[in-house]
Amino acid sequence: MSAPLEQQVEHYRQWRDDIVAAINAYQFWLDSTGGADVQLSLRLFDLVENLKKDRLVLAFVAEFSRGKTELINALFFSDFKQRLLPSDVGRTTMCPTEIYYDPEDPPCIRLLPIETRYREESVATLKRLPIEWSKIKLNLESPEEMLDAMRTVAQKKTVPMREARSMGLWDDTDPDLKDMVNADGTVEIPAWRHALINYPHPLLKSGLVILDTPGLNALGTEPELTLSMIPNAHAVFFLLAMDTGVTKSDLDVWHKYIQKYVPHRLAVLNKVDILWDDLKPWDQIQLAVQHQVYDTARLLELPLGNVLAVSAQKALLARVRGDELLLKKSGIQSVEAMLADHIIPAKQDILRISVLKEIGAMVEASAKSVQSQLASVRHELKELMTLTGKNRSVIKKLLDKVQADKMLYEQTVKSFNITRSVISQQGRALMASLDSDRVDEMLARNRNAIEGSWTTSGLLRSMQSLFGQATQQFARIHHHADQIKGLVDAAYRRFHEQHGFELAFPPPLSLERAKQGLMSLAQQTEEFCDDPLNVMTEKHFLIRKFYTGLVASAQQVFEQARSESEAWLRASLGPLTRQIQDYKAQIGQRVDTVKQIHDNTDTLEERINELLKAQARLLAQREVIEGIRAKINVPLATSVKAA
Ligand SMILES: Nc1nc2c(ncn2[C@@H]2O[C@H](COP(=O)(O)OP(=O)(O)OP(=O)(O)O)[C@@H](O)[C@H]2O)c(=O)[nH]1
Ligand SMILES: [Mg+2]
Repeated sequence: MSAPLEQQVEHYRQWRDDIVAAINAYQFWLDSTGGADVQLSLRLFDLVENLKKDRLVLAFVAEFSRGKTELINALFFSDFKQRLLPSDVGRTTMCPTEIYYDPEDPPCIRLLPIETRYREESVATLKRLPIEWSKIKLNLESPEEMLDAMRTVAQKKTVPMREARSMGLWDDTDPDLKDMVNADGTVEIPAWRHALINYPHPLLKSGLVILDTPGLNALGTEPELTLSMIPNAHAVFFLLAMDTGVTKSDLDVWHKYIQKYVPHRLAVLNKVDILWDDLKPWDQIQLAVQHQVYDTARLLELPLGNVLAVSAQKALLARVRGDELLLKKSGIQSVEAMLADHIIPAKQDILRISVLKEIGAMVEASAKSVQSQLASVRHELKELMTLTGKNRSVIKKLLDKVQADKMLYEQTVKSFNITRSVISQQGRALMASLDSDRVDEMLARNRNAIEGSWTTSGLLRSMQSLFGQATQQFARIHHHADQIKGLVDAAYRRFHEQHGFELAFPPPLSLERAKQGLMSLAQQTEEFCDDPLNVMTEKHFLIRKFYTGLVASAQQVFEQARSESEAWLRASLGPLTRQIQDYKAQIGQRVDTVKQIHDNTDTLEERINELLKAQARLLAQREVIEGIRAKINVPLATSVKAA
């Protein structure tokens, strides 16, 4: 592993810890100024917990034997001085394998038996049921035991074809599979459906998760992998082999599962060492490599810079032997540079923006609140300074004015309270349409409709109906949100005109991300249903599995819409409510002060001193808030390469 990559991942972790510290400081500030209620504290707590759990997922996807696992070994596990994950000719990795680090659990491998495919539950659901998984403890002290344990991800088992078929692992129409039937009619299938490896490696400790996938067909047979695990990865490395170039089946995998569905895509043209020939000049070899890189970029419609030629095998060997020259020659450093310079910074910015979305408005409201308290203290100070040496009648005039201001304010607040109850009603209606029970009900209705017609046309109909219902739901939400925004805008205008409030109109609600997620699901369903193999064979089992994956992904989309709407609602009304409360306290205080001075002019100096102290305190508070703002508002300097 190169030092810059390690540094960048560490820098990323450090930055995440800093944000967590900034949020904790903010929470402390809120507590000390009495600005935090229970709900708010809980939200900040959740945010910090989610940040701590944040992961950067890198998926390795390709046809079989392109060298995915070898590249993972070279990139992340060369310190082990061996080939940690099994990589071999033919099909090797038999099930999707996630490698990560969870300090709560001892190092181990968890394996989900393939027979769980008979059941309805998704892998995501089964992940919450530890009892369903076989667990192998990892003995980090013994390389032999480690290798033995790692070999389990390549385990297969022999079963009668009937069993393979009923688990959706056998396709009678696939000519490639025919040769794989044993004389006694049995076939080999993967022993496990999914593997989780908890391994204490520095990069994994910093929040990196690696997803190794099996090549060949397996992608299509576990819809969850293609519907959610791969699209949710932060970056996908798509592997090709120098000797085969971009084959038709490579292109199939690329178009079907990656091209449109993943934000960061990199093609790795592996096995360049095949072209190394001592009898040929190095320049000529490089030219041939460049040629292949160029062709790959063209066929995959990728920028040239996103196709990297490497030799995973030589890179691993070079690292194990400490051979710097071979390491350079292997090209692996270009992959690491891409990770360090582009992929990690891009992920960092995504996280920063999500924190900004969650608490940005709240921090802004706090900043405004401090600012307006400061303005009010300064205003009062000025007012009181002019009273020094004045007689009671002047003070009486001021008292009348302040009392009139207070009354006018109370009237404005009274009429706003009516608006507020309308806003709350609209807000409740908005959230109710995304209530998890309502969503589950909608999905259950949808399931009833498809039940009994597990065909591609049944699936398509059900997806279309789900899509239609969700679109209607989103339109209703936007309608409520527009009404709420109209009311809040009007209230702001009124408080601004009558009481000098700073205008801070809420942005319109945007459910773009949820809509995009839904559209991508619809597109994937259409492609699944258009696939002649799925139509011809009407593999009910596969359709059922696809549907389960679809429902799980739809639930995630609704969950996202719910949390975005919730954050929007809070950000829309929160700052105004806070300003109203602050102003109420300030004006009440002003009336009391002027009254006191009116009754006893000696208190004037005392009050001026109090105000000077309050001013100093508020200036210090402003500094704390500015520190937090700087952390969450400033984008990272490194540019992001889009693929
Ligand atoms: N010459 C050469 N062979 C390589 C290179 N990388 C991988 N291989 C070989 O290619 C074969 C397949 O490698 P794997 O890492 O198992 O490939 P995979 O993509 O993980 O394959 P599956 O797990 O079956 O999907 C192994 O025999 C590797 O030793 C390379 O850079 N050069
Ligand atoms: Mg593999």
